[in-house]
Amino acid sequence: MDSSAAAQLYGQHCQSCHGADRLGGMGPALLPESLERLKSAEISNTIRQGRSATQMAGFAGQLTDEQISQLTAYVQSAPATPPRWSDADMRASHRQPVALSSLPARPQYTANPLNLFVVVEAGDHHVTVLDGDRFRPITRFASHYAVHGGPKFSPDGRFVYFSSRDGWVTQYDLYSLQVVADIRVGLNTRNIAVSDDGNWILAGNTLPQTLVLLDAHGLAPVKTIAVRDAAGRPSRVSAVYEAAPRHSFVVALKDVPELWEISYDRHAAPVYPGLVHDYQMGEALGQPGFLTPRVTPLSMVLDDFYFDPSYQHVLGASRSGQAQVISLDARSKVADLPLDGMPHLGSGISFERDGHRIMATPNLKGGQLSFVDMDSWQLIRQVQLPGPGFFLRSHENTPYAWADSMMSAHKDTLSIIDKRTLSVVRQLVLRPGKTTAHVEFTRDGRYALVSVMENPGELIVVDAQTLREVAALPMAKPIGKYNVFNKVNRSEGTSH
Ligand code: DHE
Repeated sequence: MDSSAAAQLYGQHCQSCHGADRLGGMGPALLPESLERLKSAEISNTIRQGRSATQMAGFAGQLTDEQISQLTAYVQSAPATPPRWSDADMRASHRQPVALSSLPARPQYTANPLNLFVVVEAGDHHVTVLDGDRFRPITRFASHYAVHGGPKFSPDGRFVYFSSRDGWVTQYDLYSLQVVADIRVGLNTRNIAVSDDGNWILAGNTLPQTLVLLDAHGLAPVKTIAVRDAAGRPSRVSAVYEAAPRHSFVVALKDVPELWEISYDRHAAPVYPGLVHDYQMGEALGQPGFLTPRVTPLSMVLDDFYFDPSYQHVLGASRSGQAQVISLDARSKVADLPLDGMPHLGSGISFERDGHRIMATPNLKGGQLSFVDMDSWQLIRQVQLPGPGFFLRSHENTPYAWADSMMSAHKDTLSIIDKRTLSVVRQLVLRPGKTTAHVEFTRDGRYALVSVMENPGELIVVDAQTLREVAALPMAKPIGKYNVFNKVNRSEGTSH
């Protein structure tokens, strides 16, 4: 069967839900960028069997094995006409079903709104809002397909913002428990950041290669910035971060060796020529630095970052495992970091030890935890875990940090590390054989909430001192959970 026959099959069976141009509709986008995390066999299986608890039906009875593999190859290949997502498309997608002025002044439930957990369930693309005192769900609602990364909160913790891999950004009111605004900022999005004044959302896209600035109060689009280097080469965005003490966003780029900082301080110093690309000049010259990217050239692409508490220094890692410290004020490298393998700085945490601030980061290749002194930028200890993992978590009120080994044969094992001795004091297997990862603490640090990332999976509540299980809630592959208080107060043990 040739590709036009596959296109015909697509038109007949898939287009009504996934869109004529494969950009998505009721179902997710079916573009190579959207599907790159899935193996061909997984895509074929989904076409064959459908996806439970979704509208995606199985086609085993209607399509032959050969037709299913042709369709699989078709959706994994780039469309003949490159997909486009213009500002007009974005504006047309904007929905604001509820007026912000009509929202209630207080939460419509009795739970403490600052000790809520927002749990992203990837198994059936839902979100649960959980009472963090009683460990009971308050509500559960359908999200967009493949919400990824950390939802971000308004500074008062009232609103939570989600981004999906398919480019949707959603504003949800945690008082009245409803979606208040929604917009598709791109076809493939990495993540979002919320400004510390609560006024702006910055979204970083890989398709198209843009940054999109939104008004945080209702998600109206404000500005789209094409991501290109001085020579005009486009770059995908790797991640956007919020540097609260600097009142700026920091942008990591995937394809060009540059680091961008975008100030949302209306009194920001002007961005001088040389720190801004020609194509941004028109907007920048003679203007204050407000909302204009300032460029730091790098010696290599660094696309995974961690910040010191003042946000003056950025620790950056390349995909080949090299790591550096960049000064955001000097706009240059100030140190090399002795971290080999593949440090996953984005999952790092920091804590005080003997009068020094220590940063700890997992390593995706070797499965170690590396501890770096943030005063001297020296590696002070490496601790071997049973295997590589993704996440590392702690809290100010616990002496322990929790690491997983989810990318190894020991995917069920959590390692408990004493932050005072920098050694593993206990290994915890809550559900033998099941992928167990991603920990978030209650606001007081008393309990750790742990994901069993399976479908069906569980959210397990563990006493952070005795390490005993105290509750378990059934969930559909809960990939991440986020405590409102810890997030808005920037707990040193969690992601921001
Ligand atoms: Fe993530 C956060 C990138 C695969 C679960 N992940 C992030 C962030 C980035 C990122 C840049 C930070 C977002 C933020 O805080 O706003 N993730 C990537 C990748 O590049 C990678 C390796 C490949 C990809 O396809 O994008 C990847 N991530 C995964 C997964 O396979 C995970 C385990 C499950 C999934 O997506 O279905 C996964 N990523 C997560 C989670 C967070 C995250 C749970 C939020 C961590 C937090 O606590 O803040």
